[in-house]
Amino acid sequence: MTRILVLGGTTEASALAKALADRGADAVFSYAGRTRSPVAQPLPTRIGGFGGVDGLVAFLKRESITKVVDATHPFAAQMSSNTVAACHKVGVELRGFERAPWKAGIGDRWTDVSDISGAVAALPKAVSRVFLAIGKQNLSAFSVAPQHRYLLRLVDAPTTDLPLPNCEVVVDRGPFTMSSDKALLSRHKTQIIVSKNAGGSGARAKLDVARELGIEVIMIARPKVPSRMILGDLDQVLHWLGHSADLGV
Ligand code: 3Y8
Ligand code: NAP
Repeated sequence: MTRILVLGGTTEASALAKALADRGADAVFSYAGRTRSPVAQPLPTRIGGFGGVDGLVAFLKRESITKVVDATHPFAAQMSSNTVAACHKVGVELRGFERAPWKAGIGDRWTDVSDISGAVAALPKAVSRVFLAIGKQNLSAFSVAPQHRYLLRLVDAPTTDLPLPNCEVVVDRGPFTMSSDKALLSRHKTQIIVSKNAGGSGARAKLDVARELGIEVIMIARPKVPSRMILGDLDQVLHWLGHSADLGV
């Protein structure tokens, strides 16, 4: 009997949740609880951390989970690392469900950096109009460069002061579109975009607009996570979980 844990928070995780629900699979979906009102999923959903590796081990045992799909964001390195350790301890099968990194194409003006501090260092000294398309958790790193005119895009309206004196906040959750991102970047007169190499389609629009408008992009490489087998598309994941006839029986 296959009982599945889906670690979510991405477009891919939501697509998998729908496919599993349509097939009547015995599965549970998991959010960290980072946002105030996450998109509802068509699977039983738990919200909040597990309590480190030991907490996840206890959850896997208590819930008799037999397969885990880590469909978290490529920058959710701690969750992915904990999942590798916990699945190994309990002897539960694990696959990562992850989109490929974006690659610069013709006309792109990308500067590749290895992490957030590399992105800060790559900014010019001269006052620039910078779209920090990296959410909320890493904003304080940019407080060493307060001179810029920042544009921030957050999932939830901030409840505390932001660490940047000159910043404009847009509250929006993706997936984003070319037309809305083009309007946003044109209005802000963005000169530089700082982006994580998330991959996938949900946050891609800003990069296509950057190419069209000749905007520079500082692209942050993905953090390292312990190796696990990665599946790149939904069909592969569903196949690994057993075709529809095996699900839910
Ligand atoms: C809580 C669940 C779906 C999933 C949608 C994807 C696409 C839209 C693009 C920009 C970049 C950013 C951010 C982003 C994207 C998808 C996907 C994706 C980037 C939600 C969600 C949760 C989160 C957490 C949130 C982080 C933040 C990062 C915003 C829901 C909407 C910037 C990543 O306020 C905070 O603390 C936000 C934290 C982690 C990164 C950060 O450091 O701030 N995602 N995003 C998940 C949980 O609790 O487990 O609220 O509905 C999910 C999505 N965000 O179902 O369609 O697949 O990537 N998310 C980045 O790429 O840099 C926005 O603005 O251009
Ligand atoms: P992270 O730094 O890798 O994880 C920090 C802790 O958050 C984990 O150790 C775990 O707590 C908890 N956690 C993370 N994801 C969880 C999940 N899906 N279910 C239950 N607990 C979870 O994680 P993050 O980068 O903050 O990402 C948090 C969530 O936002 C994930 O769902 C991720 O897919 C989504 N997201 C992140 C980004 C990003 O840029 N980082 C972008 C888009 C979406 P315990 O140790 O207590 O178990």
